Amino acid sequence: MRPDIREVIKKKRLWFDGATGTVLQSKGLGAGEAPEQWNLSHPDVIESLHRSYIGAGCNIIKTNTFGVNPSKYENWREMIAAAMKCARAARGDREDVYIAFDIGPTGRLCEPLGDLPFEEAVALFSECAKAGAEEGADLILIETMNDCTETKAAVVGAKEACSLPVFVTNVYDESGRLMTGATPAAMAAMLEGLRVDAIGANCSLGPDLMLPVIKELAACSSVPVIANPNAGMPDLRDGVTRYEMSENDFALSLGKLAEAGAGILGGCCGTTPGHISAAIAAAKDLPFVPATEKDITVVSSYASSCVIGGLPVMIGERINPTGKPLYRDALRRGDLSYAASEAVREEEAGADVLDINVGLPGIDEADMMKKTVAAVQAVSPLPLQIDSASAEAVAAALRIYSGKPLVNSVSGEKKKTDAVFPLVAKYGGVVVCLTMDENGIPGTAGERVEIALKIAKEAEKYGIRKKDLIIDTLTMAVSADPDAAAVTLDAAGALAGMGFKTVLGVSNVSFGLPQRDLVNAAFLSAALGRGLSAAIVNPFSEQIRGAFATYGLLSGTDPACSRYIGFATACAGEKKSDAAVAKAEDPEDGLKRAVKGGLSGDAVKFAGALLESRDPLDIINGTVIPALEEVGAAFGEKRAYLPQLLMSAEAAVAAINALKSRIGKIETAPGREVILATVRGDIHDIGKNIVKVMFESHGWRVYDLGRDVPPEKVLECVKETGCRLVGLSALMTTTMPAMEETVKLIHSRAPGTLVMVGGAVLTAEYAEMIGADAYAADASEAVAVAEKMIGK
Ligand code: B1M
Repeated sequence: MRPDIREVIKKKRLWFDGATGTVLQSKGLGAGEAPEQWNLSHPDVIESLHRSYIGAGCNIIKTNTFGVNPSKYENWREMIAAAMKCARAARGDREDVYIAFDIGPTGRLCEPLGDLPFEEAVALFSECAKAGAEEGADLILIETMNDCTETKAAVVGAKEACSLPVFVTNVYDESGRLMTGATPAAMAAMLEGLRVDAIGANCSLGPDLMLPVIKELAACSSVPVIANPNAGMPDLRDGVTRYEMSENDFALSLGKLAEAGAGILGGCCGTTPGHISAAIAAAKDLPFVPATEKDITVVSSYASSCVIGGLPVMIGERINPTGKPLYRDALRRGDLSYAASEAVREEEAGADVLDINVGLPGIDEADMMKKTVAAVQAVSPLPLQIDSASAEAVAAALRIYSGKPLVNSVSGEKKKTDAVFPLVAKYGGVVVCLTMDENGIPGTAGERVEIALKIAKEAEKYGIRKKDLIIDTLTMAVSADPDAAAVTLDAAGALAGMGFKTVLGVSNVSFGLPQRDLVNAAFLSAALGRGLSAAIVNPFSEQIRGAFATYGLLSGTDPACSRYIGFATACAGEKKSDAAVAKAEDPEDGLKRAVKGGLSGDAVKFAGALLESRDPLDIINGTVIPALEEVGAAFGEKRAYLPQLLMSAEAAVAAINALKSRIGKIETAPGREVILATVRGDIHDIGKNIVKVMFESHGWRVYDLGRDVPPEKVLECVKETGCRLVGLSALMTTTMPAMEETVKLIHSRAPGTLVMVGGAVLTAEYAEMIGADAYAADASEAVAVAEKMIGK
């Protein structure tokens, strides 16, 4: 009987095998041929590759199933069976070798960044994992994932399909983040919440550049860490990608990864049995570093993590319909832009986590909670607090949430813990525990502490540890009971002393009193003094932000006083809360903020408001495009990530579409026609679409071929329409060669056709170099140049 790998990895270092694809290329796999096809066509080669890795000393072999899934291959099940057969045959009856059923990404991005619905992704991964388990795999390896949401879909799918151990490795870039922005700490938080058995990194960088990622994972992960790097950085030469790290250098670097805390090691692209056996030999005498339980309370989003227990955490309370008629109306209309916009504003005001509450009589809370969480996480990288009394709503949100959220809440009532704890055990989360039970809210601090302990004991039954609980000792109105604040603070203080994390909703303390912010801020300061870890507050209140800032100053947690000075300077410069509101109402700033924040609803609203005083093209050129460019610059400097870029582009397109209808059109004149296309490989079409609007508004007929258009398709259109002017757009250095190819093809195959080019990366010199007939720097110039070209 093979020992349970979950136990083995706690005690000793294990070795994964190395690359499959690059080794198969050296054995004749053709360019463009999928390695997984060889399970059926060359099973002997696949089996022998597994055997060489086992011979090199590996304990875990990965099946040749990285690219197999039902959306890519009709015979996916047959391929999986064949791959598993090769692995089983190679492994034989070795008790110390495990078969990892390998699952790679789908190649599509999950909604809202791409077109793959989350549940469709879960189903794809689930089918694969089920097949792998049925064919005898010992564990599931989900690898090379570069997006947090798709990683979650894969884990949920695998866990719903079988009970095998699940290991996950992600691809981090040189900035130490996933393509869609997640840090190692954020991934560790989510994956541990999902009860994955080992986590780590693979592919992308060589072992040396992977070192900081492994160090970070080892520092925050309670489960073993995996490192499966490439054999160095990929080097593209003569159209072939090479990995040139020697076996020796690779072995030395893997030793460093083992010392940094990776307990499971192996290789990815470019590695061979030789690399792995050299690494195993080199690490033989290095002490094994076991994973240790980390006592960190942490929540996360698709991009970032937030530790609870260091500096006090500010949970923004604004996305809650209580007392907010505008939000109530928006919820009734199913309008998600209110919540999205409020999320961006709360983030700007300094919130660390955002509370999401949609509780309103008469609405489908589960559906609305799911939609609101999706809308907010599309525009804000902050972790969320899912706040609902309905377990159904909590379940719906937890399933699609990309990260490890706060879950608000359970109480000492058995029916509450029975409903919510199983959800948290499945999806992960830090649970807010209210110190009340079937008998109501106790009047003494001691009784509230008792309830907290009872809840913690119940949580243990579900494997939910103390670090994943945060206790709310319940804020009551001092106007109704003069002892209310003291009882709450005493209970919170006592629990903090016992090592619990604590949270309070602050505003209730001042209910019924004038100048509520004064009372709230004083209460918050007192609670922070008792060790409060987090508070649910209004981040737009200057007094509240002041209480956070001054607490840091007075408690010694803001040693250089920088947090306080930052806050005080901002206050001196402007009355922040009032100014924030005023700013949002200025349509120029509002439109910029909306485009930068990815708020399509607001972008359309403010673009419409600006139309009263400005020309639509001026709004596009003077406000929409500069805002988009700011996000582009932040993306280039790694201050923003793909999700922000995408959402921002969507908001810009929404504004442009709204403005487009107001740009007057005139009748199409004969001879004025142009074919427009963004070149092959390039999906940037915002600029090309503006050029189209400009042409149409000047009486031109436009044949719009869209984006990512192959040269042959442009030629075909020239031939079909007889149109003698082509306009090409390209936005990336990597797609400029496709533009040159298109120009050459048109000139050689449709002589007499003129080609004009444009796009941010182009210059007049480059246009001349690739043989284009004309270049235009912007959309207005494009029309002027075209008119000159046709002699009008
Ligand atoms: Co991407 N992107 N993007 N992107 N994106 C850039 C271009 C980038 C510079 C960002 C950066 O790193 N700072 C960078 C390219 C780096 C480079 O090669 N030098 C980049 C990258 C790397 C990428 C991805 C690879 C990111 C990734 O996935 N890791 C990926 C590429 C996918 C692909 O194409 N295969 C990608 C994806 C995306 C989004 C999908 C998120 C989105 C595009 C959405 C869409 O277009 N539907 C997007 C966006 C929005 C941008 C930025 C922020 C803005 C581009 C834009 O629309 N500008 C951009 C950064 C930037 O430019 N600051 C960036 C506004 C637009 C009006 O300007 O297109 O230049 P532009 O058009 C102007 C003029 O150039 C001219 O008129 C227009 C109006 O005045 N013009 C012509 C344009 N075409 C013309 C044709 C003419 C004449 C004039 O004659 C025919």
